[in-house]
Amino acid sequence: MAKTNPTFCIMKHTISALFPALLLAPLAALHAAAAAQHSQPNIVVIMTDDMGFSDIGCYGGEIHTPNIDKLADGGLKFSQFYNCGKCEPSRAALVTGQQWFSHSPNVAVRKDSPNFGEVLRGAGYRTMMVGKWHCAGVPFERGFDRHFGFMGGGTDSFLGDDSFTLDGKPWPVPKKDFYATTALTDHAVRFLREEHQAHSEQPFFLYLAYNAPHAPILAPASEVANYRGKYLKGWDVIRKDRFMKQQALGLAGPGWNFPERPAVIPAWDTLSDKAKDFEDLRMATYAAMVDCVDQGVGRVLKTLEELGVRDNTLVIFLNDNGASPNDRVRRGKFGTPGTTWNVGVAWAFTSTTPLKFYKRTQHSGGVTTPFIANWPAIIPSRKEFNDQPFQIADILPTLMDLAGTKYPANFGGKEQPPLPGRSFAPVLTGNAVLPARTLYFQLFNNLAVVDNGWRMVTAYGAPWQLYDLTRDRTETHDLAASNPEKLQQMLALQKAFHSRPDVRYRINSGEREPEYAPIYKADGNIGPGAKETPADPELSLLASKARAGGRQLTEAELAALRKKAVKSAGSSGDAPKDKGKKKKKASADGDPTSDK
Ligand SMILES: [Ca+2]
Repeated sequence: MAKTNPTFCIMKHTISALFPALLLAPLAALHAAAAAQHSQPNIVVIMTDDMGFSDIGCYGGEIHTPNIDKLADGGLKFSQFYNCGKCEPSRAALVTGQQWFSHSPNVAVRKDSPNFGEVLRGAGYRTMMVGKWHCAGVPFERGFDRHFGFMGGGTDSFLGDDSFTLDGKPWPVPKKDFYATTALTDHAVRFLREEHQAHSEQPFFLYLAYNAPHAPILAPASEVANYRGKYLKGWDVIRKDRFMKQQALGLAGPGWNFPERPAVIPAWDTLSDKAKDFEDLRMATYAAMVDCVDQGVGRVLKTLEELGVRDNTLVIFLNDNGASPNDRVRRGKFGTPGTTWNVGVAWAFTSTTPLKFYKRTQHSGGVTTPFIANWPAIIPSRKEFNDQPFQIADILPTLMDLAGTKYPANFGGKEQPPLPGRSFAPVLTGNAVLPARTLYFQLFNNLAVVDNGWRMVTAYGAPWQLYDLTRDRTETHDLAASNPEKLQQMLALQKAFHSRPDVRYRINSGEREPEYAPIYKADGNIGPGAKETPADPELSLLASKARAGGRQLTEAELAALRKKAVKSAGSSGDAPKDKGKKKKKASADGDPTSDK
């Protein structure tokens, strides 16, 4: 098995020369020499869509993910790696290295800066993209030598859509025997083999963005059968099982508190047998979707081994945003092609274990992703989780470091601002501890600041919450009222951030706010008449606050909203009418207010 790409003509950088931070880190220096022995690594970035923090086995889940777990066991895994809480800002940060709040809300529509395919191709890489793009432009026309996938924010796993293309040409989705996860894996494997045969002298970069487990929740019956019945123990037990496993794995250490189930997600034991059976089916189907991704990861890894390139290939695995609690649109019979079912807020809460809230929020459950980096030639197997905070925008600077290239100062005739992220390559190559920094998060009026072990966060622009991450990593005890001094320090950081010229999006600036009030529907009824209750009083009142005009509410108003939310918990109401009768054409409109 070859340990390096033996020759490459374009770049001659050695890795150690690129890491001045290594000089600061004795441990890192030990590995610098090893890194210097290797030329540019091959790079594979695998991303899932809407998967919760605790679903995969190595982060606490009971879902069978041996291949992803093997990546984690053989490499480095992070406990505080942040995405951006939603598809488009996360993908924009990954693909372009830019944060959306420094540009336009439609940051995914970026035509004026290079994507990571263009950057790495410029460094001598053969580049491949497979899966969900959801950004501006067409990958095959910009940055990627090979491309297979769809362009919009999601696709039906059984039916696909009319945006699928293969190397720039329309790819009609087969009428039979199509499953999106399998098709994406098939093409990733095919590209790896073809590119290795034709261009073995060049390093390669593969970006594999799975659609799963994004809604609609769909999986082959044979895969669902492996999980059917396993979730009858219910979300209360599954959550506790996951948390205990996280403790055993060393992921949930001191300071990781176990939040109680929101009162309006019913205790599992109170469900009817019919409801339990339905909820078992939907979580079994979701689990099967994740399982199929893992099987795909296994096939990609096996291919790398068969091609003799595994040792010098960096494989990164992550997810784009927290579990999705959306459950408003239900159409058709669950599990069949053309339907629109979600996994539901109760299972989303379980997927998020033990973090707070879900997709779209900037609370920990919305923005924390499993993050695994495996590079056999360089990264030794590390049992412990790395707890340093990083963001998706740090990935492109890291890949550029490893590829021995720099961000172009000009692109398309336009001067480019420096990337906001920071390379964590020294962490990968030498387990370095990088200097502390402040991290900022924003998706409209959902914001957070992380600084020196503290986390200040708001949803919908409601009063800030303050958490001491060293004692309360899971955001269970709000200290905003009891520690006003620290709150003021954090507010000063946030205000300075929002006055920076490169931060274009202001708080409450009138941009559309995604209203977001997760609900739990008590049974499998479809459409008008189905029962629903607010799933989470805290989020529900924050959503009510958003409807009130986006201003900061007074404590009295908040108390009234809280009272109203608790009172309405358990009451029933009409489900939203099905507005999705026409199949929405997939598009790359980059609208962060959509549910993709
Ligand atoms: Ca997503």
